[in-house]
Amino acid sequence: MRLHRFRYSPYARKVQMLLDLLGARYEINEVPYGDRSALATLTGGYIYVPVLEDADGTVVVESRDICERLLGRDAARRFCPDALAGPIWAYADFCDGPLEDLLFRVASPDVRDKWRDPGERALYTLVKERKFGAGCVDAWLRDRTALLGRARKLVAPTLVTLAERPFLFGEQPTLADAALYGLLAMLHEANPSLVTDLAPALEPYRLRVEAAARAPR
Ligand SMILES: N[C@@H](CCC(=O)N[C@@H](CS)C(=O)NCC(=O)O)C(=O)O
Repeated sequence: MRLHRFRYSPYARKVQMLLDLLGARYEINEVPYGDRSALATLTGGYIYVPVLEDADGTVVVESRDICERLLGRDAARRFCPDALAGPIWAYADFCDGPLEDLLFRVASPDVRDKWRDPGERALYTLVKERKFGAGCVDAWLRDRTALLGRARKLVAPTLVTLAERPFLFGEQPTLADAALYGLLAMLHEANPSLVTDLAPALEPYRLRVEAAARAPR
């Protein structure tokens, strides 16, 4: 399998974590931000990440569809057991939706500043500004305290749960943890202190999910 990603993409990092938890063998292709020709050729024109090339050659886009496909395999049942499928998918959708909507704004100024290539930095800014308006990335930096405050409200119940058990649905990680991890990986790639700024307990949690993914199965 091959996973095409940007290192800071929460959707790609969610899929990557699910692959790691599954113990899957795969390669990473770090898509060059400013040259997506190979990706467009592979997908027939889709240039978002993640994209998964499955072992049988099938090309799958959209992280939710990729996760559904991976979870459809027998070995993956424990990451979304039937009895919890509703709440686990709902939590993953909460991460991909309202929580991502705040946290990508928190991460974006640092992600922008990390592009070494001026063309890639400008393209990243253009992509954001065409959707959210001129100066949006600078505005998100100015508004970071407020954005983090709103995100903290959304994660507050999650922290209550994680004070009681290691993972969102118990002793073992599930798809829900992969989704939350994807967001924390985005923050960490942007600026490691952002994870702790959001909530100190989320840094040991982030490391716990990574340790679970490394643990022998
Ligand atoms: N709904 C898609 C969203 C994918 C997405 O928005 N990916 C972002 C990176 S996080 C992307 O590729 N953006 C294109 C760009 O920045 O040019 C999914 O879940 O896979």
